Amino acid sequence: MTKEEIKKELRQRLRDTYALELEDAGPVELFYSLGGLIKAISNEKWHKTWKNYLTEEQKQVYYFSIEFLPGKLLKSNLLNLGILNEVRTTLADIDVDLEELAEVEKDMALGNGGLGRLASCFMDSIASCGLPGNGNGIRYDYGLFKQQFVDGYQVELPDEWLKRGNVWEIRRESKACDVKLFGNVYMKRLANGKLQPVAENQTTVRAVPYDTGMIGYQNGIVNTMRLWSVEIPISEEAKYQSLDERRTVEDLTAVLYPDDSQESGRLVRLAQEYFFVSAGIQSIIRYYKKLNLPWHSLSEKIAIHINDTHPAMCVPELMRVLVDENGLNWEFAWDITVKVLSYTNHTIMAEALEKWPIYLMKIVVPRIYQIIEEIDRRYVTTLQGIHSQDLIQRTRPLQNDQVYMAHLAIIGSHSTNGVAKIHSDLLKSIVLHDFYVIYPERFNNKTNGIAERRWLQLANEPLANVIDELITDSWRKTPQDLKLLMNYQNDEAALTKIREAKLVKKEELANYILKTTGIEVSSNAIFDVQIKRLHAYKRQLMNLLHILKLYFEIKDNPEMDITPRVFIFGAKAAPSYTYAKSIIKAINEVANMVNTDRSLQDKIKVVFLPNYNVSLAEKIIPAADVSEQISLASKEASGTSNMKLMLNGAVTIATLDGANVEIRDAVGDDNIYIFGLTEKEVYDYYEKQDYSSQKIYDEDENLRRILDAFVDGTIPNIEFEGQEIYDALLKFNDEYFLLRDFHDYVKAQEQINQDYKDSMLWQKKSLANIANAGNFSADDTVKAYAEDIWQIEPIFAHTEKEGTTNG
Ligand code: GPU
Repeated sequence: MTKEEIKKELRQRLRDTYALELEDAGPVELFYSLGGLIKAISNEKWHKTWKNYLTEEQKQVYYFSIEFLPGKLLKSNLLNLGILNEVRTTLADIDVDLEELAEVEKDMALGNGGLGRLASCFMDSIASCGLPGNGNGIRYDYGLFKQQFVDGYQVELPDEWLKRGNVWEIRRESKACDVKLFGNVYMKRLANGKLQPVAENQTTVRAVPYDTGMIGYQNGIVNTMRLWSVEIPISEEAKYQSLDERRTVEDLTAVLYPDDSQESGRLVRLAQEYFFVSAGIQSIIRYYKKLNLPWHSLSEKIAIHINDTHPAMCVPELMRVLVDENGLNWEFAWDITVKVLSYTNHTIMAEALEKWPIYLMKIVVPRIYQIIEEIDRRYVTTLQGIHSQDLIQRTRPLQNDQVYMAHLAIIGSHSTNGVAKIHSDLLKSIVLHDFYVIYPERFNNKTNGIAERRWLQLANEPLANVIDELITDSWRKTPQDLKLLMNYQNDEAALTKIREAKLVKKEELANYILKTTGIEVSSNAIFDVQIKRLHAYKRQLMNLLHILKLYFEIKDNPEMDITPRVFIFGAKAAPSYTYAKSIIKAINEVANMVNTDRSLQDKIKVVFLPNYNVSLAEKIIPAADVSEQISLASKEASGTSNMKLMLNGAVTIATLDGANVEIRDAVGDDNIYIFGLTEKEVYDYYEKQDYSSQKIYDEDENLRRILDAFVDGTIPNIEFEGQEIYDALLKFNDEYFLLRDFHDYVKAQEQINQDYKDSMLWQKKSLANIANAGNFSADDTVKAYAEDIWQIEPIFAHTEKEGTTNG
């Protein structure tokens, strides 16, 4: 598109929708008009893509996820359509800053953290690799809460992201499905002797899909992310006499549960899970039936992926649709179901492994529960004589009056994968070992990845431009080409350019920090970043203990030689997670204490930026020097911020946990700071049960002073929270071994303090991280899923070439 064409289109849209001339429009009108223009361009490609899938009858994957976290889409869509530069300069001609328009868009925050963001990186990569794949999820009216700090406490405000409407979505009323919940089901014997389920008193709700185009990177492909919203069916209107009664139905897709790696156990959550599973499965089968193929071909046309256990009811729901609604016999339907489904596990943390009480299942999804009972019964019978009674009992879906959702997902699918090598190995050797004995061929690893388009091309243009200069722009299509940067390891001019690009982003972040918190930070300081959900196992508290250590050292010795450091945090805590909230309060109080103490001479600063989300991540990550990946070994399944930070030249300080292990392997020991217990040592402690945090405390004077600061008034205003933290570390024996790893962590931090002073040494490390981040491209990850698990192929037959590569 030429500049003139873009202007003409915008003019027309502004007139038609707002009765405004281009020159008189504000950012909001311009944003919506530009969004409309983008949609018009992509809709044509969307339609073509869809027609193409249909005529080619290509096998497609449906990625079922209760969370998607796309963030903002304006710039991403422009980049992927190949018109980012044209639009930017056209707007500049009329004195409009594209960045200002982009700020108008609300983050689409229909997820909590890593799991939802991974789903969105996958959507970008699936389209960009030309793979036929679609998302299936929930269109929550309210996304993840907005976080504010009041007196250092987290306060949660509703996220009204739909208030001004969502430009990207298309409501497809004609594709709505009915979903049935509650009621009673009994089996009736038919004349032919067969049993048939009969349902009474069910509640029927309408699932209305809202589709968003997932635009591939300059390849003409547009896939679909389908999010379902609940409505009361017109035929049922009369049943709901009061607003209150209507609300119970409408509540179904009202809010995202704000729990990360923790189950909520609430009835509405169970209903949400069934709602999007049932609507998704029904719409897939409706599509398949249009193809007029025999049932045994279903697995040749359709793959369905279960992203964590939240969509695990795909197993019984697909069985229900095949058996109850389409008359297939159980064995045949089961064979199809297992072939179609696959499952990813994202955690080993027991509290995140979903188990639903049977009584709740019977209430909310009575027919689904019956089918699970039958799956359980047949599972036990089939394995008789092949495996031990004990093993069979331990792996059943039904135990202790609960439905074990992971068991259901593993038994009902042909593939179970973890999200990093160490995590997948732990699944096989410990967490899911019993299943590995039964189904060894089902287990595999797919290390997570990230969409470098968003996390480098869009978020960090200064760095992206330097990389273009050094190695040409082929990395924009092929992230693996970043490896070419390794040729510049000893090139001072190149290293300096990269450092200068970092400085630009640090200055931007420093300005943002000043504007939003009033805290002044210097871009010459080390920007040390920990951004992720607040969880005890992620050990933000250990980071804080280190800050306190430095604080005391500088207080004792004001002339101490230390590279100035800004510790930057971004983290939301689940509203019900009191311990995590206490840590937030403690960090904020320490921040206040440190930042207002003039005697520290700005040697350290602590900044806790509120409302960490995708957009804030895009500001913080490009400015980071140090990436904190310090979870207790074995606990972080993979991590993905670790990959985003390395891609932007941050050097990692890490335990050997999750994907950190593979990052270490990729960059080499010289370009990462590894410390702490290994996963094996952690498990040894569990076995021997001989860990004593009290002992470490008693023997370490410095640590004593740090911990005492939480309860002796040194850190102000944390009477309750300080005691809770102190008790967790001492009285309750420090579940995540912070005190055990602290010493080693401090040593690694001291090394960073030293190394950073030698700017070329540091830049070399930084370069090695950027150069090797191509190993963690989500493009490669989804290609591996496509080949090994989904058996789908890219389609480029009808694509057109467009735009310039750097958009
Ligand atoms: N993860 Br389970 C979440 O973000 N939420 C969850 O409910 C569960 C896992 C994360 C893992 O903690 C993180 O290590 C991983 O990188 C991410 O999923 C994506 O796999």
